[in-house]
Amino acid sequence: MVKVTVDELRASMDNKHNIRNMSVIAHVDHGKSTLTDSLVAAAGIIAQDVAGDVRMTDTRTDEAERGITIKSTGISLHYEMPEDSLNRFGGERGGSSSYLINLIDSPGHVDFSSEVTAALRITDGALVVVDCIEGVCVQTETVLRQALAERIKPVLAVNKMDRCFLELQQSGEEAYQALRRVIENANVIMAMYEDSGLGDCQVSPEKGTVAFSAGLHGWAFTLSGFAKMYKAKFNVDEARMTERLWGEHFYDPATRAWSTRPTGSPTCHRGFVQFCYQPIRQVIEACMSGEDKDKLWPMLDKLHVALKAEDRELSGKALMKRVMQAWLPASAALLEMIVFHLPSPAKAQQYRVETLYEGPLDDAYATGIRNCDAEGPLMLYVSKMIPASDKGRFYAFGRVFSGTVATGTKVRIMGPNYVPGGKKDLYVKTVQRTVIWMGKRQESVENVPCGNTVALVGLDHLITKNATLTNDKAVDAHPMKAMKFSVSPVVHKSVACKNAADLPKLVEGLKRLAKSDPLVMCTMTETGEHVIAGVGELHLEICLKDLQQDFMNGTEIVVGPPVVPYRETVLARSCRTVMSKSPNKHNRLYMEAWPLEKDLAKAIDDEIVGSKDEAKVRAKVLSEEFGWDKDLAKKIWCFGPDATGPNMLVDVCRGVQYVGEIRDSVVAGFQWASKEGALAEECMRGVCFELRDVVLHADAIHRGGSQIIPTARRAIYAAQLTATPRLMEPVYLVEIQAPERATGSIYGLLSKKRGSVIEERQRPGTPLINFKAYLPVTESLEFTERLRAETSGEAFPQCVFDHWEAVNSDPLEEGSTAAKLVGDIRRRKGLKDMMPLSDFEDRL
Ligand SMILES: Nc1nc2c(ncn2[C@@H]2O[C@H](COP(=O)(O)OP(=O)(O)OP(=O)(O)O)[C@@H](O)[C@H]2O)c(=O)[nH]1
Ligand SMILES: [Mg+2]
Repeated sequence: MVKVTVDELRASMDNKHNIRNMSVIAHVDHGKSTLTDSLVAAAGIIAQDVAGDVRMTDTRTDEAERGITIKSTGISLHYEMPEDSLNRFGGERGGSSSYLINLIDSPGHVDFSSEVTAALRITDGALVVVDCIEGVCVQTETVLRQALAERIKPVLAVNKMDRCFLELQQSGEEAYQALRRVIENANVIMAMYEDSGLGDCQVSPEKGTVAFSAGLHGWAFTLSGFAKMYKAKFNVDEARMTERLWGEHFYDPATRAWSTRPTGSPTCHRGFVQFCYQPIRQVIEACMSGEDKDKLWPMLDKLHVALKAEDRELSGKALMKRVMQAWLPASAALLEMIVFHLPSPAKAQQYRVETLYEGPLDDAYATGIRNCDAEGPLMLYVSKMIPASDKGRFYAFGRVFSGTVATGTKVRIMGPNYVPGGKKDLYVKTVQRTVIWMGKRQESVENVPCGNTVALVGLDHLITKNATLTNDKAVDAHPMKAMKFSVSPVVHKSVACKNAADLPKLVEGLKRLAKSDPLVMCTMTETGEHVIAGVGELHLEICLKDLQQDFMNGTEIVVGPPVVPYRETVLARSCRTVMSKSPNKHNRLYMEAWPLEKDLAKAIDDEIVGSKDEAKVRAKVLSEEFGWDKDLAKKIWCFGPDATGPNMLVDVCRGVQYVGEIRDSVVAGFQWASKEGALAEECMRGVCFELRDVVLHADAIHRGGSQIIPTARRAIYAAQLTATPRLMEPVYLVEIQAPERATGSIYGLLSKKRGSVIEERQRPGTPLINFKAYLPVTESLEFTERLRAETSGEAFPQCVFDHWEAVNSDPLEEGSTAAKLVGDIRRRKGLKDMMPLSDFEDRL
């Protein structure tokens, strides 16, 4: 196949109907990178014979060594649609048969989920890859859910099909049933998260939205591919033939009759088995048998597969790979499916604009996005930063949603903390270079129009993780919506340098690390300790390695033991109204605390209820879904910590003068206290604080911030301590897939670690069992290692943060587990012993 020049690639970026931006997403190890390889091979970038072995998109050395994808990597492919496909294609076409496919290969390990989020944001479609034997797993569900929430259209590749033939030796009917279940399970998830704006997302082989593939061997097919081969034989059109190749259609060659039920005759088989599965099996067996190739050649002639002379000399797997590639090239089936069924940016941006843009949906920017207008105002979202080969520099990688970005464009950069109209997190800078990303290679181009992915040079000092870019004059533009991550950084480790003199290197290294990863959090505690927070142990391990080797040039660091964050909550309403006096004794605040309704904290996390909602809408949701009194709902002063967190402050004072004037100060005290609770200075969660009454000095001078802020904080602490306070710990949902014989070890280890199995399911048609369990994050450290050791590597857990759970003991009771935990946390943070209630509550 022809190699495409950069100029040609750039030219195709102008034809917005002929572009497909898509991510490859799946559970870990289901074969995304390998499958991507076979597509890249077809685009002429790598040689066909190494496809499946190099994993083009795994560009880092540790990715190659570990055989696992860590970062998502983009690659642009050129696809020339063949004549016969064009004839059948009724979809979008911009007057040319050339298509540009901007593909992003994403990691499947849950620890790197934020890379998937960043990839999904800048694509419109997803190729969901599922291992035909392992089926739909936790991470399949997570990535699908995320995709649908971003209004990303999915198509499915049921992958590793070679395993059906080589490993399991399944009969045709068994294989069909297993495949049908895989597709059904995927559809169940899609139905659960479907969104009206996106429309029907159910996939099916008959519709052409499911392909069957073996990425490792470079072959794949869709039913329409086979239908093409058989339509003449049965003298029916392709659509009719496709229908017969799936579902309840049976054929008996003896009678040459189709039926919708098996006739009972031994020669009667399901259409799929008869016409797709068996032929593949025969070819594979003929290749693998090694004896008589004489049987193979006539078969191949019949299928119109021509092999080169040197390929005819191959044998075994190598021969099979070459034959299958020649017969059913993966790229032909998959690229056709992608172009046929995934939307172009022109189409997708029409319905994605609502979920992408924060501003009014009728302004010039929203209109530019909706119309995917290259002449419109610039609207570009940077979803991640990619380290460049020259140390310390980064490319800003993202997508142009409206307008065109060029080398030399002066852009306005709105960071995640920018508020329209404000000045915070807002910069202006000139783009030094615009670059297109091609796996290991990058090519500079003059400009990139909307609907495409792009990498920008020269903005890395001003962008930390993500940003919205517009033209520098576009002062009225709103930013694009922030990405929502499906995982949280719940494992922390402290880092220090071995030689104190290296501290500046550490500080700079941490800054670079924070840039390079969409989710990692690098913070400094009050005691001056540097802390890195990641999603799990693997994520932290990779971050620490990057920090030391790449971002600090090998400077030695010392890493502390893993630390898990806690939350502070309450279980009941304060046993009395507490009161705190201001330092000058002239002001008194009266407070009570009570626990938010079940699931309300989560609803706030998920932005179903939040600070940005209109008060009326919020009151409606609170009253209808959480049983709140509507009047109370209107009295919410704020959420916290950080103005959006899962705690609230409400004002229920009646007829108090000046209360409005101290509002800002009480809110400030609440933000402070909800970030650092009274127990161990951990964030609070699920607590509502009621300001019940205030007594204020008549003179404004005596009720300023310096009087009210610390008093509000003390009153909040007193309210917390009188409301049955509890610590909460993070809990993972663990999914483990393992053979039956590992069951004993799994249960044993889980119970040792305070875990509990919540589901145990045999995977039909396989000897595997799927376990789902809850496991406290604290106990999970080294769980993966232990489990692997105890089951000889047969069980591989995937841990993803699920919820916060109250520690079941009273932290105020001396000697209790919770009290000990509080003591440990305080010591680690360098804090004094916990202060008693009397330090916060005053008497009249
Ligand atoms: N039998 C078989 N094995 C495959 C196939 N595709 C990939 N594999 C193997 O599965 C393993 C994982 O393949 P990858 O392509 O790295 O999987 P991935 O989904 O990219 O993995 P992550 O990016 O780490 O989530 C490798 O050992 C591959 O050789 C296939 O079609 N058939
Ligand atoms: Mg991969």
